[in-house]
Amino acid sequence: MIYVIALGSNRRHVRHGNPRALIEEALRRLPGTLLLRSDTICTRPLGPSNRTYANAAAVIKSSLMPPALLAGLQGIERDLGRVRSGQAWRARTMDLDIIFWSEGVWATPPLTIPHKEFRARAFVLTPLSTIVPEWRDPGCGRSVKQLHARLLKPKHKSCP
Ligand code: A4P
Ligand code: MG
Repeated sequence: MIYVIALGSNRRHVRHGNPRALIEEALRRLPGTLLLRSDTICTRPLGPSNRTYANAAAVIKSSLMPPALLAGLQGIERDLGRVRSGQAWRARTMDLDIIFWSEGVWATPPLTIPHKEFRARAFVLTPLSTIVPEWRDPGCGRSVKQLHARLLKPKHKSCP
């Protein structure tokens, strides 16, 4: 199976260093063969944390089914110093989200693929559009390139 993973970090780790270095470390640890990766970009935080994020995306080949892959990704988050406090969106050393997989939709709690929020997030769609621009969202049929263009399009108010 092929998976598309989004990576995000906005907190340094005492041993692994700054968010950019943490992204490199997470890419080395992804459970599968790394097929493609984006550059790492700096993004303004969405939500309550005020620290700048480093974000990137990757494509891997893995024989794991989605729940096993999620468990593997959460193990990497833990090993890279992620502390889960129950508080959503707090600063974190590593966040690994599954955006797509080659088999389409997965919707068995607690895991949803495609990731529920990715269509509204430039920090996911910008790196994705550099590595899988033609990948189609199985929900709406639009490509990553189209979703990215829609998100960046200035929103005009309609005239009264
Ligand atoms: N879960 C369900 N679907 C998925 C999926 N496709 N991939 C469940 C991964 N996990 C999925 O996520 C909470 C639960 O979602 C998981 O236990 C899993 O069962 P989490 O990673 O534990 O917690 P979280 O990251 O705090 O919540 P969430 O909703 O994933 O937050 P987001 O959506 O990842 O947002 N601003 C910038 N600029 N860049 C960022 O990367 N990230 C966030 C976090 C906020 N602001 C940001 C960024
Ligand atoms: Mg997450």
